[in-house]
Amino acid sequence: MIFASDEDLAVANEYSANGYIIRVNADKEAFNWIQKNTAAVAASALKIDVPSDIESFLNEIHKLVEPSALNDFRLKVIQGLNALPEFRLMYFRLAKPYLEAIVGNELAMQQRINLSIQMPDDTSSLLPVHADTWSGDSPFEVVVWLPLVNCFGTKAMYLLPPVESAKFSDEFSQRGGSSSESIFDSIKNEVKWLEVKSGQVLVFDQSLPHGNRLNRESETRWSMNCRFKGVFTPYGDKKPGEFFEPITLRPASRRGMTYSLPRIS
Ligand SMILES: O=C(O)CCC(=O)C(=O)O
Ligand SMILES: [Fe+2]
Repeated sequence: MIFASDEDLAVANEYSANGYIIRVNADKEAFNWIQKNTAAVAASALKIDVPSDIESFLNEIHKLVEPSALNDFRLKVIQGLNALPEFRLMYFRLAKPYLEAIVGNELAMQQRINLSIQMPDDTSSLLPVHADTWSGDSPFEVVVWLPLVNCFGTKAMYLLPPVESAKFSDEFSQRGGSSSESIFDSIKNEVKWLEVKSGQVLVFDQSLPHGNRLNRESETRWSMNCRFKGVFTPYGDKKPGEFFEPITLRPASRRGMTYSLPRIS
């Protein structure tokens, strides 16, 4: 017997085979809210009115922000967004059915959502090849990655698929080398570049090697990332209460967590 709907099973099988899924946002209203508020916070940081074409504004932000000012600008935008009480709920709604199929329905969510802005030919915000687990994340975590603009070519990120990744781990000491560049060199023909369009969401396995390269497209990349895991699955360095927060605990679990046997005096 299979205890899952056809749709959940399709998502689960695809995730297991490829290490990721790309789907249309599960809640269009939530996506519009995030995209609109990002543009509003960005425009306010630049002290300009919000342009009517939000996606072009974001794609062309390199015309308004110098590379040297990019990190301060990025921090201002993500701090402004994280200060909005609805932000995390909107983010969760985008991916809820996919998270339920891949992770479960009692979830812990990262408290602060991250933002990447990668301007054309900018070397300052690159993420060399890594798996989050290499720096202490739990392998039970998944990343929900949300593009605010179309991400393609070198404007996108790459991921090493599960079979290639297992081989890479086995052969790590022989072929890894000591620099990220030589590690990337050894996998560059096997990685998959993940084209994700505005309006879609990517959920990927952060324990598989991934990263990005110099953005050689003519547009700026805007993407967000946030980790989710089953509340009761093992934690790595990122702990509940500090980094993660339970968001969908069910009453039986709440009961179980506070239950104590009758006292025998
Ligand atoms: O956005 C990227 O290019 C990489 C993101 C990443 O490494 C992550 O979310 O764990
Ligand atoms: Fe990562």
